[in-house]
Amino acid sequence: MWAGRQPHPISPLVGEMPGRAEGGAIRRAVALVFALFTALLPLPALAQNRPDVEKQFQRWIVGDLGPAAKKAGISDGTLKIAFQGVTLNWDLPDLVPPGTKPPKQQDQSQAEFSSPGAYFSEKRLQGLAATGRGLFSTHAAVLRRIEAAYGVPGEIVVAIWGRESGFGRAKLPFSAVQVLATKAFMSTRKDMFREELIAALKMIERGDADPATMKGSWAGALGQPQFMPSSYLKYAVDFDRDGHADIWNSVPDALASIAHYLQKEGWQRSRDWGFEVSIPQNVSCAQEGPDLARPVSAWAATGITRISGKAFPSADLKADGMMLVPAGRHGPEFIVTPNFYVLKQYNNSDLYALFIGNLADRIASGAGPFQAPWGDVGKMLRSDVLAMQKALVARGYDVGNVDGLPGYKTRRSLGDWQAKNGLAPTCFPDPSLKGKIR
Ligand SMILES: [Ca+2]
Repeated sequence: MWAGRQPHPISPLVGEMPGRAEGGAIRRAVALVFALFTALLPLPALAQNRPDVEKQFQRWIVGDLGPAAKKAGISDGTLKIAFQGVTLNWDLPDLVPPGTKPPKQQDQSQAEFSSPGAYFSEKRLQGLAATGRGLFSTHAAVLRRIEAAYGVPGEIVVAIWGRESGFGRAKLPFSAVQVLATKAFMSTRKDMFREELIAALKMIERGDADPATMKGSWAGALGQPQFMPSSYLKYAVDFDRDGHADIWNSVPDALASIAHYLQKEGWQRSRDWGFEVSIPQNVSCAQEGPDLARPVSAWAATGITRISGKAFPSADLKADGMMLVPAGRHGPEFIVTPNFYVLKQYNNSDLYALFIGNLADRIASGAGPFQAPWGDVGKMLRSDVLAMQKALVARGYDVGNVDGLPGYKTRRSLGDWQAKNGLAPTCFPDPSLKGKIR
């Protein structure tokens, strides 16, 4: 059915084998072994020329993606319209064209591992907060209706809107189908992008968007909330009731879709995201993580207080909170609520969730930066952190992913190790510990 499948390079040789003289057969057998050998040998990667790869891409659309899309309920007509004139986008990052190898993981381990403080650009936060406050009052009525419907406060929704797309002002120049198809065909994360491409085709099939106006980022994230297509299918809502969940052009749809996402991921109504706190020196920093949740009142009983001097809200006192010290003892300290982990569902990073929480506080109540400074944690490479993680694992500690990034399990295991070895726990890797944990 599909003419594009590549012939196996040695099949003609095998076909010639029967009925020939012995000498010729031996020569051919040697040639066969040689052919097999060269076929299996990891030859230096030869990038194929672009016109050839483009042809392979077109054959892949028809012969590989097409049947999978059909299975998912996509009609031939939709497939045809979606891929009309679509060619590969060679300018995208993380591409692995046929005949080339993915970039080595090793290079990443040599990357400098920077202080969490670098994430919180005061200039950027002030800019987003100022614009956000203006838009919060412009859209106050719709934000109130959104909070009533989904339980998510307007300032959280506006903060995500600002961070994701500059309140819908960011340019989204890429064709989502082209980006997703290029990455599904040749990138480091083909499988994930293939699923997202099929989800995008479903959106076209349902009439949610048409290929020409379905614009996204270089990573395939769509519209003002920057949803991947699978998130659009799950969470996008038509809040202005014009018949389409239009996250590109309708502010009410974009904002309500963000709130709906958080609600579906478990946002708890009437609870904060978290609080910057001060942890007394005699309370261990090695108590982080969602698996060590305790009522906020229990944390308060240990002497932990809000750094603002205000009391914890009574709704939060009775309910669970978790310690969070993203830079260990070298930076701001927090008691967060389960809503913090809901923010991480939007973008799986502690620092992202803290950024949104802080920006929301600035929009709602004119708050400023976190009060405790982000301290200097020295220069470290990811490979240094990796070595510490391996040493801790060898001693029976759970560090989570052994990836050179100090997540909460690494931080608290480090704090426990420090305490056990007579050191004041800092719960964060620093150069002075490099030689000590082996
Ligand atoms: Ca709409």
